[in-house]
Amino acid sequence: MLDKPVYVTQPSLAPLEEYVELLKGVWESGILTHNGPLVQQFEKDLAAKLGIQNFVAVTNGTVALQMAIKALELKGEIITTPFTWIATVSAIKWEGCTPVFCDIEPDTFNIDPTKIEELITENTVAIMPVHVFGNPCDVDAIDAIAKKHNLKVIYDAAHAIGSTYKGKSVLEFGDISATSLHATKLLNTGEGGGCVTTNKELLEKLKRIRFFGHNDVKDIVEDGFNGKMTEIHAALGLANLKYYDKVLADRKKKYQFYIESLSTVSGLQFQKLTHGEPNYSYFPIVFETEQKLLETEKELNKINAYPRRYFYPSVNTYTKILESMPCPVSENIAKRILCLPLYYTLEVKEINALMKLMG
Ligand code: T4K
Repeated sequence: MLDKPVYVTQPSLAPLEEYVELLKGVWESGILTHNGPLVQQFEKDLAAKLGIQNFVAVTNGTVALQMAIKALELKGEIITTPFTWIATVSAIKWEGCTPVFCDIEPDTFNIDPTKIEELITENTVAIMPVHVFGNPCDVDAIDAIAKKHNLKVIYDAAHAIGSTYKGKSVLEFGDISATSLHATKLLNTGEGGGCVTTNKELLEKLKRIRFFGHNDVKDIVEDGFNGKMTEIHAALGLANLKYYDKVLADRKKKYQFYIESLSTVSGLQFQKLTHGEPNYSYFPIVFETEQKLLETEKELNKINAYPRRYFYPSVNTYTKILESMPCPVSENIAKRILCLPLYYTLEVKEINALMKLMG
């Protein structure tokens, strides 16, 4: 029995006193929001850490996706994956577009590029792939299809801060990439997110959209809303960023420890990490049957461990809010996949207890 609950993740948090130190400046200035000095510092420092040109910090990852759709003025069908968190689809629908599901690859769990073109219609305006669990998509294949059919690409990179493709941050691919800084992510600001683009015009447009469509002289020149990040959240991001390299290295070490420990266990499938370097932010395993998954989950709960079924069920099955579009590969994987606990403060003795049970 584990002496404390072991959940699928826990936020990586800097020492409180370091966070409080950053908040002192906020209390002295009284500037809590409106693109304040800490938000600007966080954007600059995070972009430098990831080796990207810019980072537009926003309220959360879902808002980042909505802002990307808005900035590209998309109206029509957006081809996306059914193997994701509901937010990917919520953003598409909230911006008045129609999600069209393209099934996934059974090994990477990412959108299957060989199945995209058959879904393109005269109403298709964009592709929104997800780098599932921080595992980069086949960016070249997706971008080639987009160019051929004159479609925009928005990557849902909610899991992918720290992931690289061809040696550079995966966030700089597509017309815009949107990411999340939620408490459950590798780097967090509690709630938070960001948009990344190498297109200067889009960059300025995203900044205006984030702030009610204001331009620099506070004239309203854009259909905007309130997508701002506060100084309180940016301070947490700055404090946590100091430990980013440690957290990333720790994730990779624990991920590989899981692989070594479970590679002798029959009937388990691991995520195929093909394109680029992932950030090891989640540790998914696929069981031969849903029954086997449920039995294992029950045994793990008995020792106070709480893995999560990401992503179950496959989003295309949410027919209360979506038109039914069968995606057999995604539905099959969704039934048999379980994400084991993986976070900075997870102890080796806790992993060993899980491995002992699963061995
Ligand atoms: N696109 C994709 C592909 C995404 O996965 C997500 C979010 C988004 C877009 C949207 O990004 P945001 O708008 O959320 O920034 C969590 C998160 O709420 C969600 O951000 C995330 N994906 C999704 C995969 O997971 P839940 O319902 O699973 O979270 P919850 O509360 O069950 O937390 C999981 C575990 O984390 C808990 O067992 C304990 C721990 N935890 C959680 C929170 C909130 C903590 O220790 N502290 C905390 O504050 O959704």
